[in-house]
Order: sequence, then C-alpha cells, then structure tokens
Amino acid sequence: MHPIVEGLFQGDRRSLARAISIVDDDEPDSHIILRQIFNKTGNAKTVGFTGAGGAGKSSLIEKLVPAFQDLGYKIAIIAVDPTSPITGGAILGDRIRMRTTMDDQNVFVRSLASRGAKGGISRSVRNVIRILDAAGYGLIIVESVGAGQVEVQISNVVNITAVVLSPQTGDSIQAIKAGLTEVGDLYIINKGDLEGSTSLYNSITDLIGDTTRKPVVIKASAKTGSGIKDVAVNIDKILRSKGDNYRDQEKRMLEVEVRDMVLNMVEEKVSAMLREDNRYHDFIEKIVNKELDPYVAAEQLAAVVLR
Ligand SMILES: Nc1nc2c(ncn2[C@@H]2O[C@H](COP(=O)(O)OP(=O)(O)OP(=O)(O)O)[C@@H](O)[C@H]2O)c(=O)[nH]1
Ligand SMILES: [Mg+2]
Repeated sequence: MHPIVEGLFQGDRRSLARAISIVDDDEPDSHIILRQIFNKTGNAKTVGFTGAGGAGKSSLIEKLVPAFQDLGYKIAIIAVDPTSPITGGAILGDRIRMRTTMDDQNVFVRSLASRGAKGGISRSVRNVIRILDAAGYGLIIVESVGAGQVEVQISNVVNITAVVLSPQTGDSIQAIKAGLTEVGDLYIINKGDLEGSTSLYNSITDLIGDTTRKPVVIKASAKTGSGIKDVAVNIDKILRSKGDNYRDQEKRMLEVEVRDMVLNMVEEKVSAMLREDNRYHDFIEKIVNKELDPYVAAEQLAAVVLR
C-alpha cells in the first residue's frame, strides 16, 4: 500500500493533505492513490454552498460546523477559490481565518484553486471528496463562489446544493440570471439581521416555492446565529430522506465521469496520432492551397484514425 494511503487510513492529517495535493495537481501517484482508496469510499455525504461573493457562505459554514457536529457529523470543508484576481487577496485572508478557527474544532479545511487539475474543477473536487470520504469524513462541505459556470459544475458533484443569497449582494433577479434558482435544494437568505432580508425571503419564496422540487427557503444570520440550527437540521433531513436516490445520482455522476475520462484518453491518443501522421500535415497544406476543403479532410482523417 502507498505510504500516504496508509497514513490517511490511520487518521494522519499530513498524509491526508498530501494526498489531496497529489490528486488536485494530477501528480504521477494520483491514480495509484485513487485506486487504493476507492473501495473505502461511498459513505460521505456532500453539500455544496454556492452564491455570490460576499453573500456569507464562509461565515455560515463556520457557524454551521458545531450544529452539524451536534448531529454527529465529522466534517471536512473544501473551499473552491474563485479565479478572479481582484478579490483574491481578501478571499485568501478569509480562508486563513477560517482555517485557524476550524483547526481547533477537528474540522479539516482545504482550499482548491479552480484553475485546478486537468479535466476541470469538478473532476478535481470529486477526487478530493473521495480522499476525504476514505479518510472517514462523513460530511463534506464544498464552498464555491457563484461565478458563472463553476457553481453549476459543483452542484453536479455534490449530493445537495445550498444557495446562499443576501440582501447586500444581490436580488432575486440576479439569482435567476445566474441560474441559481435551478440548482438549489435549499435556499438560505443570509444576513437576516439586515434590512431587505425579509423582502428577499418573500420574493425567493414566491419565485421557487411553487416549483415541483419545492426547495426549502430559510432566513438566517451568520452574524446573530438566528436560523443556523434550522439550516443544519434541514440539510440533515434532506440528506437522510434521499436514501436510494443517491445510488441513482452516483450512477449518473459516474457515467459522466467515466465518459469524460475515456474522451480525454481518446483525445490524447488521437492528437498524438495526428501529429505523427504525414497525411495530416499534407492535408493542411492542401487546404491552405484550396486543393481540399476542411470537411473532406477531417472526414478522411477521422476514418484513418478510427480504423
Ligand atoms: N450583517 C451581516 N454580515 C454578515 C453575515 N454573514 C456574513 N457577513 C459579512 O459579510 C461579509 C462576507 O462574508 P463571507 O462569509 O466572507 O462571504 P462569502 O460568501 O464566503 O464570500 P466569498 O468567499 O468571497 O465568496 C463579511 O464581512 C461577513 O462578516 C450576516 O449574517 N449578517
Ligand atoms: Mg467565502
């Protein structure tokens, strides 16, 4: 067994941190580690927290930790950094603050840069979840900023998604535009201590309360602590109620994952074949000289490599 895997099974945090780095960076040992831990995975539940920058995701998660611990969960947190260099500094400070408070509480916190490994952030997050799962963490929280596509990707790799909204960082119209009304199993109207939170709560309830999924909408405040326990209890309830659905969900995720892996492998192989094939370079030359059109060339080359 790989020494890092051995350490990880024994609860060594440094081995765990190292395993995550190896997988996130797609280092050579990555596949060995993932293979050796694979049959120890499948027990963890995962919750994504998404929403605009500054909505209060980190603050909420921090407050939710003891509430989840009361419900018996061992917790790990993955924070997916936004790529925006403008807010980078502030967010890093936030992460460090979060990590120090969490370390005292037996919570494992880890940031991943969304530039991420080859194959994109969702693949990286999925593999990091596996590592944490194998290391015995029962509840894995993934924080990702709602920056365009990222939150939609993240919601595809977690069991349930909590969308965090706040009266300061946006209204319901923006939430619709960002596609956030589609992804949530639970909506948290944070900063309930601030003006505007009640009207935001009402408009979000109107907006999504009638959909067939009937997601839960909760008003909370990471600042005062109001509604926090309610959020934890509801997340726990949703996680428990899903039961057999997780198997189907896992199957769908695996279909996409394996297909992507195969496509990656095939793409690499085909690219190499083309590079080394003289016909490819001849065809390009002919296309440039208008002796051949790109469609015929592509079809003929595809036929050659697929043979
Ligand atoms: N008044 C009030 N302020 C809050 C509340 N929750 C968070 N904040 C403040 O809002 C700001 C942003 O909070 P964060 O928890 O860092 O927000 P975030 O969603 O994690 O932000 P990013 O990670 O940058 O996307 C901080 O200054 C918090 O102190 C709340 O319930 N009430
Ligand atoms: Mg944050």
